[in-house]
Parts: sequence; structure tokens; C-alpha cells
Amino acid sequence: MKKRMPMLLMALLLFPFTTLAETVVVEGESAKSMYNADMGKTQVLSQKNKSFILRAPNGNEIISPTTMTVKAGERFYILNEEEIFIHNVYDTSDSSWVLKKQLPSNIAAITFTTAGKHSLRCAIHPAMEVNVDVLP
Ligand SMILES: [Cu+2]
Repeated sequence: MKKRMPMLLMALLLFPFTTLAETVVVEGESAKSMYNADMGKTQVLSQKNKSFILRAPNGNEIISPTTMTVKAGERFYILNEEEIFIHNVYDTSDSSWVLKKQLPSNIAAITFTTAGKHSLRCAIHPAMEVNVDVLP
């Protein structure tokens, strides 16, 4: 946590971002840089074959997970790993952020800053749904 805070602050100061009370979203090149630096340290919620795939830091994967768990302030990434399909992740429990149309190979860094429950869905593929439990 001590290591992550300066990086998060730097990201907030330097990069294009959307910050709100509960959710910090970074997209574009900044998110790609963060992802490369965080590889193997964070969870990744990939989108492939029109499904969510949850990838643990050690590389283990769960296809179409029902629930994922993060700690408040812990960053994770949402990737589009499709060849051609676009996704559009939104949070049914927090309308303050949405990824809009996420093209193949695009990456978003997501941080829920407070504990609670979120439900992520894809506006284009209604079968894609995952609950996120954010622990204190
Ligand atoms: Cu989708």
C-alpha cells in the first residue's frame, strides 16, 4: 500500500483520468504503462470470447467468474483481449463511471477507493456480468 500511493498520486497528477468519490479510472496510454509496471502483481479482468475471464496475479484464470474480490484502494485492470469485438463495461451500482466502447487491446485501470459491492456488466453483451466485493 505504501508503494502504491505515490504511484496513484502521480497518475492522478500527470495523466488523463476520471476521479470520483469511489472509483478511479485510468485509460489510454497511461493505463498501458501502469499495466506493464503492475504485471504479475494485480488481478486482471479480461474480456475474451464475449466472456469475462478473471486472471490472478499468478496467472490462474477463472472463466465467467461470478464474483471477484479486491481491497479498497487496490488497483485491477479491465482488458479487451478480443480480436474484433468491442466491449462496454459499466457498473450497475455506481453510475459515476463507464468504460464506454473499449476496443480490442485497450486497457483500463480501475480502483475502488471505498469498501462495498459493485456489479460490472457489458452493455453490448448482457450475459457478461461479474460482482466485485471491495473489502476494507
Ligand atoms: Cu461485451
